[in-house]
Amino acid sequence: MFRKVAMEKTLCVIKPNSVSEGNIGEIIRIFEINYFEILAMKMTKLTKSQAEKFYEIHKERPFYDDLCTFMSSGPVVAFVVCDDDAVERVRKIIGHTNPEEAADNTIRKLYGDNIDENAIHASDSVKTAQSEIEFFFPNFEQESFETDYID
Ligand code: 3AN
Repeated sequence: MFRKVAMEKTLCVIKPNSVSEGNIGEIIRIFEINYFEILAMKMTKLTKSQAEKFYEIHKERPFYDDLCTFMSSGPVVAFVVCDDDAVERVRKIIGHTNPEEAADNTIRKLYGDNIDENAIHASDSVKTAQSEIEFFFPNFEQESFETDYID
C-alpha cells in the first residue's frame, strides 16, 4: 500500500562546528534512529547577510552579531524532517540551547561546544518552520519532496 507522508515538518541546521568536527553523520543517525523521515537535505555556506536574515528575529539580542559570524564561518547542513509533532519532538532530542544545561544524550549535550556553537538549530514553532524551510528550500512546497513508499 502506498502512503503519502503529510505530517508536521520542521527545519534543522547542523552548525559549522559540527561539520568541522566531523559529526554530520552521527547527528543525522540520531534522527534516523528516532524514526524521523528526512524529506530534503542540503550542504551550503551562508554569507553573513544570509545568516543575518535567517536570525533576523534575534537582531536586537547582544549575541546576534557573533551568532551570524559563526553561522557564516563554514558549511552547514540544512534538512527537513517530518513526523507527528515534529517541532516538539526535534526540540526534545536536540536539547537545551546551552549544551551545559542540556539533558544527557541530547544532540547539544553530545556535540555542542558552547551556547553559540551548540551543534544544531531547529525551528521553534510550526509557523517558524514554514518560513525557515522556505529560506533553505525555496521550492519546497512546489517540488514534491514527500516520499511515497510501500508499507
Ligand atoms: P534555540 O536555538 O534553542 O531555539 P534561540 O532561538 O533562543 O535558541 O537562540 C538562537 C541561537 O542563538 C542559539 N541556537 C544559540 O546559538 C544562540 N544563543 C541563544 N542565546 C544565547 C546567549 N545567551 N548567548 C550566546 N548565544 C546565544
